[in-house]
Amino acid sequence: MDLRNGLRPLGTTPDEFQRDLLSNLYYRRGTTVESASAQDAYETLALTVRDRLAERRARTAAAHYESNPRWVYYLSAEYLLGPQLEQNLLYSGTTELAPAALKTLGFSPEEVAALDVEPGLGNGGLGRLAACLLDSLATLDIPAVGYGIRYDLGIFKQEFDNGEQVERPDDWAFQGDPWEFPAPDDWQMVGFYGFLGPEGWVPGEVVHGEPSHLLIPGYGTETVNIVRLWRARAARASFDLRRFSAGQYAEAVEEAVRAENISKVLYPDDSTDMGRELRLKQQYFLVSCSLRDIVRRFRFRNADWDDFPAKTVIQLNDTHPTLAIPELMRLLVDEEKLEWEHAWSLVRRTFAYTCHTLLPEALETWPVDMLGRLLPRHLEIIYLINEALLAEVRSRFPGDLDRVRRMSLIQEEPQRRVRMANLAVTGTFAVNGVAELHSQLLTSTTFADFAALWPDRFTNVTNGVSPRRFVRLANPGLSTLITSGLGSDAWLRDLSLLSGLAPLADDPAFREQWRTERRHAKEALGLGDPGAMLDVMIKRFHEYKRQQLKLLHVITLYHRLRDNPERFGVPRTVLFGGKAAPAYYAAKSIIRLINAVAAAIEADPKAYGLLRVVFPPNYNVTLAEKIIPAADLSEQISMAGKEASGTGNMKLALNGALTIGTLDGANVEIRDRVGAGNFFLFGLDTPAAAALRASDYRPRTYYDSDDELRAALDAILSGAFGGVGQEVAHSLLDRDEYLTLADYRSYVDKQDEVAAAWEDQEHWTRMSILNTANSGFFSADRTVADYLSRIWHASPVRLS
Ligand code: Z15
Repeated sequence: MDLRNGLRPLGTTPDEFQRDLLSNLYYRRGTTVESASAQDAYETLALTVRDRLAERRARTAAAHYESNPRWVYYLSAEYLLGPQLEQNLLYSGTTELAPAALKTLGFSPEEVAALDVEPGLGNGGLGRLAACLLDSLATLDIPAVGYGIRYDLGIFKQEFDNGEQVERPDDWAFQGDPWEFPAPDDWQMVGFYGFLGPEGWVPGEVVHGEPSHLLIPGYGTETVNIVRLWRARAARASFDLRRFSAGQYAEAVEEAVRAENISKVLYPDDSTDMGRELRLKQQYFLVSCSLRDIVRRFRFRNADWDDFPAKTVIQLNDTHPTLAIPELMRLLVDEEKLEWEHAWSLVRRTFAYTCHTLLPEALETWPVDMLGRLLPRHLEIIYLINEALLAEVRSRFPGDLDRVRRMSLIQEEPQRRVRMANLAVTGTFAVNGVAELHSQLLTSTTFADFAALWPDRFTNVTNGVSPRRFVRLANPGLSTLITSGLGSDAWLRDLSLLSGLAPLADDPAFREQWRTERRHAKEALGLGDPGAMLDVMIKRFHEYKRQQLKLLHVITLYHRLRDNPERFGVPRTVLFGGKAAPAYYAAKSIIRLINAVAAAIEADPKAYGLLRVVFPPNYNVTLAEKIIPAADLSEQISMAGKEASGTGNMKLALNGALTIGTLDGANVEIRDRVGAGNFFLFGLDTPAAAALRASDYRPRTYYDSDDELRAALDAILSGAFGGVGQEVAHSLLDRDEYLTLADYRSYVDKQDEVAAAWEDQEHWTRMSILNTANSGFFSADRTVADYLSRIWHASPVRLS
């Protein structure tokens, strides 16, 4: 193995690793063994590990340059990468070397790992999916770059004050980020505002985008890709010395502050549009910097624009980066002087779009006024694209004015707004949903008109998760058992091999080992009685996900243990985890009520040893990796037709939790694979739910006719839980938009079946093993393989 420029590869022996660690401590950290703090030890270890990946990165870049391949570019406003240290130790083969080397500095691995702060640059599923796809792209040796924003403040830290969610800033890089490589030379300039003059757009404000990157190593291969994150800086030395000297300190730095605000904070609002100009500015900032970077990279090895689509596919992760479509048109037409039709044909062959929602309110739109003020040329381009689109619609469907109105990129009423999803569908060659059911619903509802016009554009790519992070790293004990059961660890790169565990479900000795590993994971989580069923609901708080349904079940169990012990069932610990958007008051009320119910149950000696509700604050990737291996029951109970896919459902099933769920999102596919007998199905399906919603739905009829449901709601209304949460009960009784009361009885009865199944631990373990054995499909490696064959058509480039 030889590196360019005569550099020798870094050593792989314990001595070499330790020597490099000391060298980094002295020369890069600038300190000594005697005075090293834990933070010094952490950062030095990070550098030592990073160096080993950087070496592979250099060789990857050289191989990519050599082969001038087709590139996959992933544009996403969010990445939830999770903690980096353990993953990078594993992927660089240094997991065993680190503890001994750290010892010479006088620190334990645990102490040092605790300092590894996860970059929380995302909200939930969409951001974590982006991270899993990058992991799989590198593992499959696909030349790829992820583009995003380097927010100073990531997703807020959640604390509870008297049971209420309070948000604290997540200053994740306060101590610096040892994993990050700044690349200041590759800065880009981004314009905003201004006017359209005779020479074209004259921006009124210009900011710099400064990139840095994190390494994205593949597992079991040499490839190391990158994710490139942009940070906004003032365009030039914008410090006003005259004002400063006059004592106007704030005014002196005003311009710089305004520029840098663009990458200040991740919007913590999952799935609904904040409607804020700064968010639109963020979106354009990401898009503009990234496209110029993509063009710069294209030009290394290519000269002819006609080759651009063959060398480039740009995947839009939801509509947040959709301005990339008019931005590339602007670059090609205004700057590169291509003809409009020529440019449009290149654009249309370059972009693809993933939709992640079914909620109408989550489809982004921007006020025409705001967009036109911030980006006047882009609005003009959007109008031109719209003209051509509507001409095509009129010629295909003559006289169908309503269809024209529906498909227009511009919504007219009640306010003129640009429909970003329509623009994304119009400017791309492929549009995908994220689970079979979701993709079907997209073409039959959300995008039905577009599917009628361009049926071939629509496809499905079911989500997946990284087996490295969510099985191997999260659950080392079970991973070792899986490897011994299968006789090899090849499953980590080919998760379909898990099917080889199926015969072992009938082996009592293996079942015993399986239970032992799962018990260890529960003990490590440390939430009390490891014999109790751990029933988990971990996800963002949203009414459609129905944490309130789970809570009604908890209250019902509590009532039973007081009044009706023979119906209680089995000891359970119910665990909730998740954040609510700070301005989503209904979701925050549910959080507060859960904490109040938890406190009431905790204070009641009758519940001791039978029922416990725990709600650890600040659910994030770090916490997910601890909870998932310990979970027995996975709650996937959204109203059917609302959850696009879900990915927590996959992580839990892969680790041997059984699912109780509706026929929603990827639950459908999980059930198909693990088998109906190993999945607890309940509730209305999508057509039944839609029909009930469309009819004269009256939640009170369920309240009137079901004693246990009435008792649960009455308890809330009567103030039994510290007088908290009445508004939750009122909202359910008066409106119940997500049919919680309609599904309550089916859910509670199914939970009784769950409890009965739990009593037969041999049978439960069998089902658990079969869940893992049959969930190999849900690897993000398979997801990337599907994107490759259906959309991206890119080939691996392996390092020799
Ligand atoms: C988000 O996390 C998801 C959808 C959105 O529209 C936004 Cl803005 C954020 C989630 C879906 O709710 C979830 O069902 C899906 O599994 C995930 O994206 C990844 O596709």
